[in-house]
Order: sequence, then C-alpha cells, then structure tokens
Amino acid sequence: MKPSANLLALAIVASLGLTACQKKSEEMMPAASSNAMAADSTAADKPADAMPATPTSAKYTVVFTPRWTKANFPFEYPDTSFIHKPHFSGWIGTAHNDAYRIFAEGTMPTPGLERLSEMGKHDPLDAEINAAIAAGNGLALSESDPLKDFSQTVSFEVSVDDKHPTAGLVAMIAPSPDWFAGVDVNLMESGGFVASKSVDVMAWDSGGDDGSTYFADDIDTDPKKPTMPNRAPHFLKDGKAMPVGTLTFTRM
Ligand SMILES: [Ca+2]
Ligand SMILES: [Ca+2]
Repeated sequence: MKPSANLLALAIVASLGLTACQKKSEEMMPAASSNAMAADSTAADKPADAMPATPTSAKYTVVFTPRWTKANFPFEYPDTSFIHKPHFSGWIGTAHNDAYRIFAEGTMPTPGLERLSEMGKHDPLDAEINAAIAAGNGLALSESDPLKDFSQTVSFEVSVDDKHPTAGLVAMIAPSPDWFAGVDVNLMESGGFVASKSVDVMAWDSGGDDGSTYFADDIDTDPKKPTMPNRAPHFLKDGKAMPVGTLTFTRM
C-alpha cells in the first residue's frame, strides 16, 4: 500500500509541477515574443542606419570634356570649317554585369557598335542595350546629345547598382571610318560606390571598316575584325595613344 501511495503522491507533485511549468511558460510567452519583436526592430534599424555607407545603387552625373583638338592631335585633323567638322556623336551606354559588354578588346563588334562607330547612330545599339537590360545584364539606357563645340562639355546621367557596377559608354569620333571613344569603368570600390571618378577616354577601332583616314570612303570589313585600341597615327604622340577626352562621374 505504502509504495503505491508514495507513487501517487509523486505523480500528483509531478503533475502540479508540470502545471506550474506550463503556466509559467505561458506567462513567459508575451514577454518572450515582445523581446523577439524588439530584436527584430533592432535588426531592421541596423541595415537602415548602414545604408548610406553601403548603398546598393547610385546615380551619377557624367560630364564629357573633349580633348580631341587640332592642338593635341595635329595629324590630318579635320578642317573645322568643313560641314563634317570634328565632333562626337551622342554618348550611349548602360551599367552592366560581366555577362554583357558594349565593346571589348579582341571581340567582334555587334551591328549596333559597328553603326555607332561608323555613323554615330544610336540605332540599333539602343535595341541591343535594351535587350541586355531585359535579360538582366544591363541596368538602364543612358544617352546624351552630340558634342560639336569643343569649348563646351556634354553631360548625362548613368545609374548603377551592385549587380551592374560597371558603366560601358561609347560615342563616335566623327568624321572617321569606324573610330569611337569608349570606356568601361567600374564605379564600385571596396563594396561601395565612389563619390566621384575621372577617367581618360581613349580612341578605339570597332573593326567594322578598313578605312585609315578621317575622311576615308566606306571600306566595309567582312568578316568583321575584332575591336582594338586605336593605333592609327591620328591618335598617337611619340608612339603613345593619347586620350581624346575625359569622363567625370559625380554621384548625385
Ligand atoms: Ca577600322
Ligand atoms: Ca562596316
């Protein structure tokens, strides 16, 4: 009898204890859940505070300053009194990832790059860029007006984000067979977007035409040649390629 009475007592104590524990844990619940909420709101605050230091996107004002003048590039420099006075076509480009490049050294020009470099036309390069954007490899189409007065600059805007940190931009050097000014510049450094950056703009040969002077007749290249840094004597000084301009990126 006695052992079973002890067992019963034990069972009752255990049951009471269990009830007490259950009650206690129920009382704890709201406190625990409000703690969790507090932790959540702290966690939510932290990235918001950190945002300015590590933004995931940025927008830049881009200013192009030409340096392709007769004083800097005297060899066969086009007469500025001609109808085809030296100028740059409107700039066109986009921020992109590693899966898309508007131009790359050693790569055949697309029809869009070829026409931009030969005619200064944004069509069909704009369609190629929009297709890259639709495929997730580009961010947004950027374009500017042409620049005909080299005492002036031309400006436009470029958007970048952490998936598309590199700005690819091109403009025709005109008149020319298939020569263009181009940059491919990464605006992310140390995990953040730079406040400002100036880059030399070099002359390129798209590989779509074999003309070798500014006013050469069309000599279409078929098959196309790869796009290369422009080594025409027009852009060399003491054997070294000279920049045809400067692009300055300033974060808005
Ligand atoms: Ca060429
Ligand atoms: Ca061509």
